[in-house]
Amino acid sequence: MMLRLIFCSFLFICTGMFSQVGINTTSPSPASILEISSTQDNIHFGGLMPPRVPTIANRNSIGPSFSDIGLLVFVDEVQCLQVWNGTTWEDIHCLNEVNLLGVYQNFDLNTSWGYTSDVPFFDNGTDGYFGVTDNSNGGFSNLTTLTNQFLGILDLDDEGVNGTSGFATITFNTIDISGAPAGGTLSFSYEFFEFDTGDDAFYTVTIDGVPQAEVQLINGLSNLSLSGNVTVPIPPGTSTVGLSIRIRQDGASDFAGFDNFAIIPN
Ligand SMILES: [Ca+2]
Ligand SMILES: [Ca+2]
Ligand SMILES: [Ca+2]
Ligand SMILES: [Ca+2]
Repeated sequence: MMLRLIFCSFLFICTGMFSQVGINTTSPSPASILEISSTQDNIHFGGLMPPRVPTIANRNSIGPSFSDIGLLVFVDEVQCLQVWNGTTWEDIHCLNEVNLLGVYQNFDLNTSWGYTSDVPFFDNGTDGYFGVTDNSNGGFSNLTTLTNQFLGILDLDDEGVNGTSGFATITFNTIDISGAPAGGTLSFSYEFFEFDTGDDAFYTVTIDGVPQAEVQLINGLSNLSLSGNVTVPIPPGTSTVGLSIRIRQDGASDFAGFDNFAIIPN
């Protein structure tokens, strides 16, 4: 009883002993034992964080018994929310796992395919830009084939203020496609405006951990402009698919954009 009172006064607003408990609410649903409200003041909001364990080994050290059916954890190593089914841990959902609808990164509403860049994004206005933008942003209006927001590049070296004079590599998260045994298609679109000597872009698809031959999208030469779509078949039986793009570019009058990245199962 004392413990319960201390517990309640520390964090909780309790309503009645032996009935419902509310966190951030004085009127938990009568149908619940515990209701957690996302807000108390309609200004500050929060979510429910499940217990996170760093690795599979850490998860295994929990050692649940048959009677612990329903125990939940999020495992950082595999990015999966998992439930103990009495015998083994079962995925409820894994991030970076393809489903029948595919994974997408179009920098608009469909952003389930995550990515990172080894060069931090920057915004130096018309003097240099690397990041998500659209063609209302100055000279990016020269890019006409991409849709709404895209990944844009302008003067990637930015005279040393930002960016790099070498290559920036954008790496898309490796996707578990084992749930799509018939394989699928990886695709994306690109557009380059007035690329000169020294402005280049390549991509590499990685199948089951093995990088495939790198493909050059553009070898810049005297204001060369190009746009198009890349479509790469993913063989049946593939377990994982990855994609990286590397690009270098100098000059505030030439532009690059990438958009509509997708892995769609067959
Ligand atoms: Ca887009
Ligand atoms: Ca610049
Ligand atoms: Ca420059
Ligand atoms: Ca250039």
